[in-house]
Amino acid sequence: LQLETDLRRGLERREFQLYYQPIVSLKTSAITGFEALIRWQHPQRGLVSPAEFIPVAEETGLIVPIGWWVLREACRQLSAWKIQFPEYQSLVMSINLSAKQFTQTNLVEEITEILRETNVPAQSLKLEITESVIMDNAEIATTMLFQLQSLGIQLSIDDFGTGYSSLAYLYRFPTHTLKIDRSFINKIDIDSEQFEIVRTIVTLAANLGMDVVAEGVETLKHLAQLKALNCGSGQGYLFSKPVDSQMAAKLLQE
Ligand code: G
Ligand code: G
Ligand code: MN
Ligand code: NA
Repeated sequence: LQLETDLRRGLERREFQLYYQPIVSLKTSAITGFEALIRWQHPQRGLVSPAEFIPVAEETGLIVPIGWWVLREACRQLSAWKIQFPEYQSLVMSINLSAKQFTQTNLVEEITEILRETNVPAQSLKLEITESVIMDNAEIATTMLFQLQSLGIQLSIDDFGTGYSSLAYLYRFPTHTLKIDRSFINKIDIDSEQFEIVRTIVTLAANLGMDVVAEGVETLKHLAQLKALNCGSGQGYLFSKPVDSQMAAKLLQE
């Protein structure tokens, strides 16, 4: 309950901040986008992890206003970077959407308004949702995902491979990118079963014309295996941990 009060106040007092983690092309090593990840600087408790407060925000419904703030702030930042770095016109911003947000009936209108306000083309926005969010809301998901797609917004399946779901949604719903959960990457260089699972996901994505991002790329050995499998993109501590906007701009400059 205290956390709920604090979350509400935190939103008013602008205690939230976005960090950004680069998503890198494994072919060219270039940064092709960022995943926005929320951080909370609590006045007494210091930095509170989203793993701790996102579940509370979900339960209390506060994830809705927090989520709108995340979308607006991430789009505002992307727009600023495109002006600052004209060579990065195709930079894409990925944003996590939780179940509560995904089932907001005004999601499409609100996103349309945010894109207009921040002057971000729909093609530059990617929404990350987990398999379970789609499967638990299959009916809403169908309408919503097709509406988002018709705007030109891209959709990523986050933590792919960890949910209880049917592969049928891959052809029933318009999805552009599979993000392979980091639990499949962490031993890819020493565990042949992990290697085979990742190989299969990369092939599945290619056969369906989808992009693929390996999450949790931490070592050069991980990278070498992923390149051998022709995995398109990667994200992880090897490239950069999530960083604040100033540090992210430095990464773009390099
Ligand atoms: O950044 P970190 O690894 O600490 O994030 C922990 C969890 O919080 C991850 O599962 C991530 O998806 C989630 N998360 C981070 N930022 C956001 C956000 O803006 N919205 C939602 N819904 N989840 C987020
Ligand atoms: O659930 P989601 O994939 O949205 O969450 C991303 C989370 O993964 C963030 O909390 C981020 O800090 C974390 N993360 C990003 N890169 C790595 C990595 O290379 N290794 C590990 N262990 N965690 C990572
Ligand atoms: Mn994510
Ligand atoms: Na993930």
